[in-house]
Amino acid sequence: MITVPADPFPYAFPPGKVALIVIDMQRDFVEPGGFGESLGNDVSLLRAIIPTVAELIALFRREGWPVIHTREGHLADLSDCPPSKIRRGKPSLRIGDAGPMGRIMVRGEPGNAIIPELAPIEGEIVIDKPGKGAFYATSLGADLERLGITHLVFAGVTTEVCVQTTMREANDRGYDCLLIEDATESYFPSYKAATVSMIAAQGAIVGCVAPLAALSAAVEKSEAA
Ligand code: C5J
Repeated sequence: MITVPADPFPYAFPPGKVALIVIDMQRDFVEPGGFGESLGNDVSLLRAIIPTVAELIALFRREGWPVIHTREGHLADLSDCPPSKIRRGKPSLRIGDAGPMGRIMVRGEPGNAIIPELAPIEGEIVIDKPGKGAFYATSLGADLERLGITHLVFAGVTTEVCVQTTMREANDRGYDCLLIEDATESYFPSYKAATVSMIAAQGAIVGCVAPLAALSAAVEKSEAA
């Protein structure tokens, strides 16, 4: 086992059974000129975590542990998008409308792609998800089962929406979860802070939380032993 100092207690994981899930590091959420910015959000907050997420991905790739990427998006005919989801948001810019980087939240459009800095490499699983949670209406559960994964490490955006939803789904399915706190971000710093603390609250009710440095040091220590 590798043990990472974490909040609220150390997070121990078996190296052969851990995977990284990078949530929705997509152009429309993270890049200037995308959908997120068009809604008035400050994307520089999200862009600040790119180097940390890249370092985390590099660590998993170096160790040969699976890296799984997710993208929130819908089929071109929006048949997988509930009307209630379309109705929400800014009335002038809805899911499926033409946005600054193609149709908003539609698979295959430029804005739906993962940012080039964190692009998946050959062999890595990419989950296209119609919901906030990555388990809902996707192959993620079956993929993790096939890979024999029991422990999940999380990064990505936004902390309080898709990251938290997916962590809760994973927690309910019996996965032991760790959130890398400096590899996740929100457009709203107070929402991130609240989410990070509620995840670890009540004895890790959703999972443990640690910075990337703690995970990296624990992995290095296990290699030196
Ligand atoms: C949102 C996400 N916020 N990836 N998506 O709609 O958190």
